[in-house]
Amino acid sequence: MGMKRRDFIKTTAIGLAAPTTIFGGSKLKTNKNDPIILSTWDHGLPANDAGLISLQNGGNAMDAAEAGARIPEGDPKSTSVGFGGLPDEQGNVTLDACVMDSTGNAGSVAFIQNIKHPVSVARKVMEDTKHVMLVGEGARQFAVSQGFEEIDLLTNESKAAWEKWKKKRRKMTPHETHDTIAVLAQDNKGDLAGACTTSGWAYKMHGRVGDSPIIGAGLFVDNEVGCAGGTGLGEEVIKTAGSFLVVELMRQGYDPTKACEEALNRVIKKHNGNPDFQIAYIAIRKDGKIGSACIKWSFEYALARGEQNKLHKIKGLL
Ligand code: SD4
Repeated sequence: MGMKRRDFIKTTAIGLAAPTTIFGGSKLKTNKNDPIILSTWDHGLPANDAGLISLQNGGNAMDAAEAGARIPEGDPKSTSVGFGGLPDEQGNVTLDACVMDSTGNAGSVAFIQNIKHPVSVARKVMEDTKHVMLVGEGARQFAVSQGFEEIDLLTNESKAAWEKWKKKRRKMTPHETHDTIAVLAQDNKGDLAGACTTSGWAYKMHGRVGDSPIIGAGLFVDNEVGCAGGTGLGEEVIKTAGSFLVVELMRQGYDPTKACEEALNRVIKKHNGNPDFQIAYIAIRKDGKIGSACIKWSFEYALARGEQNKLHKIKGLL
């Protein structure tokens, strides 16, 4: 039963071998080239544009990531983020978001209602409170105290979709209504930051919180090594500390795509090699190399580097 001590040493040794072979154990070089913005799904394109404008106006990586994440949050057509996001099973739109900056500081809101831009509330939590995470009614009250406007996040379209769903209460999986946005940014100083925001799993249980506001799950930034963000079945991302794992694997010397793949392999293994859900990761390493991987089907990420902002499609590991 369990892992024998010898196997454990073998695994550990492989884990430790990577940094010396790939980076010679030295600190990663900082990207001295164009800034990078990397976002999940196709709404990453307009998000990246907003991030680039923020950088052009003198913003840093955190400003760019936040500016990017605000785009789908404010777009009623984006049905899994912010305003217009699909509600929980009771018809409440409850939002999750977090940010993490180059100093390792982090802020998060979960299960927040009636506020259009949870990512900006998360940033306020990070910058203006002693805390990392505020949830539910407390998060809403904090947002209002900071001047955030209260609005009804349920649009006619999302209400109609929920009412239709309610008739049969079909079991949903997050990949059916995907499009959580994680935005990773590296500014021209080479500093890294990230933001992640979502309305989560459509028609979820009231009170359910996913990976997106959990630091280390939906997002992680370590300015020495790299940053990573995730989308897909949040429960499984949380259980494997997904984004933290991707960054730690990059620290051990894994290439960004290989790090994303290895983090997904942990999930795949736990589901007997054949999970019936999607998870995708994106990552930027400190030297400017980017990576991505997804479990199955396909996944799109938007990459802006210099003047170019393009959508890239990748195939699943399975
Ligand atoms: C969640 N990770 O709440 C989010 C959902 C998602 O693509 O990413 N869907 O579990």
